[in-house]
Amino acid sequence: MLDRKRPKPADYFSDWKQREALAEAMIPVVGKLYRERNVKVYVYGRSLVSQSVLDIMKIHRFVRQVEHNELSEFETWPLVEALGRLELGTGHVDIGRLSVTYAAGPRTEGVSAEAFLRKELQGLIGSTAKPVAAPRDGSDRVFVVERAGRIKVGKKFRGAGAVPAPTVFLDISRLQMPTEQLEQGHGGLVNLAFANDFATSKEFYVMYGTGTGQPADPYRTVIAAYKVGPNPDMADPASGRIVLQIPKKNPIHFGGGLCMGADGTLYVGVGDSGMHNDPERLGQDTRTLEAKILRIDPKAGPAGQPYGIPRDNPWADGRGGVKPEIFAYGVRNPYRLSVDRETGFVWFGDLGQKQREEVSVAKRGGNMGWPMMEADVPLAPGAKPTDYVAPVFAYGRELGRCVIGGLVYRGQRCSALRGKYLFGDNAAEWKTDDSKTGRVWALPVAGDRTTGAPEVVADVEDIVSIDEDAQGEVYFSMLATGRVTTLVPAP
Ligand SMILES: [Ca+2]
Repeated sequence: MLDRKRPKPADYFSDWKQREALAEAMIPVVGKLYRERNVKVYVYGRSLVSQSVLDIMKIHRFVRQVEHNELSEFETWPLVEALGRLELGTGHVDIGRLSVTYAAGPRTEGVSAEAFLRKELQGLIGSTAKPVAAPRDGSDRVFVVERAGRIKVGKKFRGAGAVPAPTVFLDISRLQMPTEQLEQGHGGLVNLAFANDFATSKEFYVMYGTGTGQPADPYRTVIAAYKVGPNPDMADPASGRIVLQIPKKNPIHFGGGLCMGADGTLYVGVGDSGMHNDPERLGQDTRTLEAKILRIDPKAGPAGQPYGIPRDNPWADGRGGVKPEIFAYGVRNPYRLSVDRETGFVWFGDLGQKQREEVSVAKRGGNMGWPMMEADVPLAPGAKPTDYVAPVFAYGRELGRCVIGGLVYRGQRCSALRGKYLFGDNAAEWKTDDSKTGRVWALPVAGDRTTGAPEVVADVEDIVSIDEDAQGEVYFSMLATGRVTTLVPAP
């Protein structure tokens, strides 16, 4: 119990001096965690990295004003100190939120700061969990993609008992951009899709955003193919084959959608240049692969080509200079894409710029609107294209500001959600400029249309991905804690 909270000094002056000393002691620990482990320490969404003593104290005071709780350096310091002793993987740690839980909860009575953090940061210790994927090969494994460049393989949680620690399936961290750039929010290993014939071909596909912007190493979105080695739980890094590289003007909006269709074609969602209003109109320019939903045959193409063009692509013959890879155009940053296993519709979430978030079904050859439309709102009077495909569902700041596209639930476990499109918002219930939480909704749909209003499914802090396993059961990944949770029906 002793290390839960440092006792506060009795008088104001020594209270101030001691808090100042604690803030000063945090600086080297926070700096070291950031430099050596790529762990960023926050207090209620405000970063402590590279802050002065006075700023650290101001951040603590800000929390008191906003959250109306008595958080002080006396409470956060024991956890910061313990953090410095743990083996952590890349990620964000909100020491403010954690210290409130630690100081208040009866469950933490008698628990040391280190033991408390070990439990709370399970996912972060040696890992930053991101999208989940599972092959339909009967092996019943789940794979977790980490942005820094690793994929881990693990066993599913069966409702009871301990789950063995996941092991490294593929490590391509050396192909990713430097960690300082990753930390700024874009790029890195973002997705994984297994070939439909994975059981025999052993092939899978990864998507990452990389590059330093130097002429020899331009920013680019990469789709690469890898194969599993003799051990089914280990991919062969030497089997790597670049399938498709898309040059990006800026190191943002690399996209994040990668999904196999039932016919073995691969759908890829790629973002625009990230500039305000997409000034080059990349969304509407069908001679570029940026700001598009692409569809390719990822098996080697004709005459040594690394991929093929499906014959039924809308511009498969490339007439008029249109890129034959394009399936639909006019997207901003399609973050998470899924193919409904029952209907074949290609669902995605498209991040809004300032006003509206959207959930859409990509139409073959369809104009999804950007940058003439931000979801369902024209960016300028009369900008609405005549051939524009409207979103299935669009929402404004009343629900959130960072859509995370999900999937139509086809699992068995939660019958009330069957056939509904699950999607999230990473910044729903926005609190302050930096402090956020997240939420998941279920949208009733029939085919590619909505039949009702979205229903709240769960609050999922800092949600970053919604994925399914071979049985169609769903997984939520959280950015801040690096955790992955699954959905179980209410008792
Ligand atoms: Ca749109």
